[in-house]
Amino acid sequence: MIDLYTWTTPNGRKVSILLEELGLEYNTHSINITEGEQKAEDFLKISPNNKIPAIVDQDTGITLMESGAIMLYLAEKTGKFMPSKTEDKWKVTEWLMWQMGGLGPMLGQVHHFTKFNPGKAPYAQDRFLAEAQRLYGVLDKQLADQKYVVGDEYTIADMAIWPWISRFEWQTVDLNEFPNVKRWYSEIAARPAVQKGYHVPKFTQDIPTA
Ligand SMILES: N[C@@H](CCC(=O)N[C@@H](CS)C(=O)NCC(=O)O)C(=O)O
Repeated sequence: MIDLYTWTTPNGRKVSILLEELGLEYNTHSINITEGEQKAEDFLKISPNNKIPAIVDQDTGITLMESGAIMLYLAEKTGKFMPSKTEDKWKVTEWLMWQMGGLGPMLGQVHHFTKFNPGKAPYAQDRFLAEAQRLYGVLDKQLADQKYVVGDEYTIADMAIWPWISRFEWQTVDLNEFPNVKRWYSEIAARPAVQKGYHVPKFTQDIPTA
């Protein structure tokens, strides 16, 4: 049994979507980051960086923070959503790192400067919007001649990237300008596990349609 500590954000949804795809049993603990619950002493023991998501695997006693590490752990534990072929496995790792080090942090800045504080820091707003456009372009090219981010297999790389793209409206991105991303996004949005995992720990809105 897995204990999942999460909130309704892209990083949280990555893990709940993966748990749903895996069909693993899990208990959800809601950590309301808008109320500062991520700063509680008890949560700090599980997530030393005070951020969601985090898990405790009751089968092994392992606790983990950092969504990318959690996804790698669950993929290894179950032998699913990570290709066995060496090259493909490293390509999935590469795109997972691209999400963790680039797409997520950059789009997170877009949310702050464009969605929540528009007009307050024009330089930052322009910089992160331009970077968002560039990253969408990189993803669009990657998806031009293959079904998923790495070949024709749906993997943890897709599950890591998708929840960030699901905030395309916050990022003022027109998905029609990125037709391969649009096709990939809509296809993944239709998966029953994604539809379930998106609404963990609670319903906020329907999955945006492209
Ligand atoms: N690199 C971390 C980032 C986690 C993260 O930024 N979590 C946000 C929500 S998406 C959070 O907990 N924010 C609360 C805070 O910063 O106080 C991961 O991928 O798990």
